[in-house]
Amino acid sequence: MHAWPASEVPALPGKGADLQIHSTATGGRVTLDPGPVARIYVCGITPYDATHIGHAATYNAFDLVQRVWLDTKRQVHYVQNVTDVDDPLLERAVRDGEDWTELAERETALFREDMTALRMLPPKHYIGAVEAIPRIVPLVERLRDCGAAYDLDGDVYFSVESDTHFGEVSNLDGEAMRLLSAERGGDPERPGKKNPLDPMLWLGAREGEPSWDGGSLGRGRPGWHIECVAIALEHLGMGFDVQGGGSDLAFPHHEMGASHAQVLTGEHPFAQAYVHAGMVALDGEKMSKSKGNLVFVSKLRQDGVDPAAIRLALLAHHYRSDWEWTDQVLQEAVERLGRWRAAVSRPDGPSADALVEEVRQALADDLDAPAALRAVDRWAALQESDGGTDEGAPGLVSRAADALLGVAL
Ligand code: 5CA
Ligand code: ZN
Repeated sequence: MHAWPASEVPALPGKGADLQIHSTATGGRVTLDPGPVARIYVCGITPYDATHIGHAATYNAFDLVQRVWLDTKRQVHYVQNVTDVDDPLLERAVRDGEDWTELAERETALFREDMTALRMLPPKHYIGAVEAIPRIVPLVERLRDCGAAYDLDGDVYFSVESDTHFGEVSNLDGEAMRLLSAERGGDPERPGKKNPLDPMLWLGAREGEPSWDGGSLGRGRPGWHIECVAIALEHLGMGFDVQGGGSDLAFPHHEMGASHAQVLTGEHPFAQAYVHAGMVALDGEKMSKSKGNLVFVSKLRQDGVDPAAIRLALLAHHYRSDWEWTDQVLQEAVERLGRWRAAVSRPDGPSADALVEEVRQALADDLDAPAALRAVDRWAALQESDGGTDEGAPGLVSRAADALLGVAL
């Protein structure tokens, strides 16, 4: 699948600090040491509705990870999937009397446009679940051959007990895992499973649903977790730096994915850090396609909201916090954008060298974007009150906002 065009990332003088980031697996900071090519996998959308602010907030967090790495003069190898066949997508297509492939293509195209408008850097490999099926099938066969997977009435399940590290990503107790499994696509109540938590690897063909040749597995379609594992292992390999997504993916998705990969390769860990963004709410409830309480990025753009203001609204919240989208959040971002643009439009200003370092430090410190915004606010306030004589400063601030925050001034 093609991704979207990359916006240019201006080079800044000097070099950024190494990223320290909170990993759900350790419950604390991890100082990443990626080497010259940093590797990141970020779970992509299930394209049955348009990109909402919650999605955008999560992708914003991982865009910052890449910007910090690029500023340390590393290359970034970024992979993202599109879950272009799954229950919710098929259900929506049936509800709306639409062909499921058309629905997926349309919403994926809109996602690309939104990501481009928000200046999110594109993945190097953007891979759909459907196109990954030929990679997924042999992995499921291998899991079954080594006794880590079993058949149940034409479906194939992964046995969580086959991974000695199972549970180390999300660190939840059994009861919490059961509840979340039921809530998030699992089927803990299904009779015949070895462990209620065991997730589906391959779903045997159902009447009226799309299916593919699964070799010895029979016709069917892939389970959700193995999709991301197949794509990540093919394009990144084991032990990559960051596995990213929203906090609702920690369990079961990232827990199960890590277990699949660890059993398949005999290596540990799947990722050095499991990084999870907080949930954005609207009217007191998590924004979600299934609930329908959504603010779409495309709708805001249509209404004439500057994408840079949307981006600033996202950046004003720490990526790990849960927060609420309101008109006021957007209004404050629009005002901030106005102040910043006025400040960089002057021919000279207060020196900005220290500001660039502050922004770098803030982002390297577990992506503290709100602190980075406050640093730019202080420079803009100084520009407004006292001005300055540094002719390079407004240009440097503008380039830093673009390179480090993805905000075009
Ligand atoms: N296709 C799978 C991942 S393989 C999936 O979860 N798709 S999704 O469309 O439901 O979500 C895409 C990303 O947005 C996920 O990382 C998810 O955690 C995140 N996300 C969904 N809703 C919100 C929200 N309200 N706030 C923040 N992030 C969200
Ligand atoms: Zn995923």
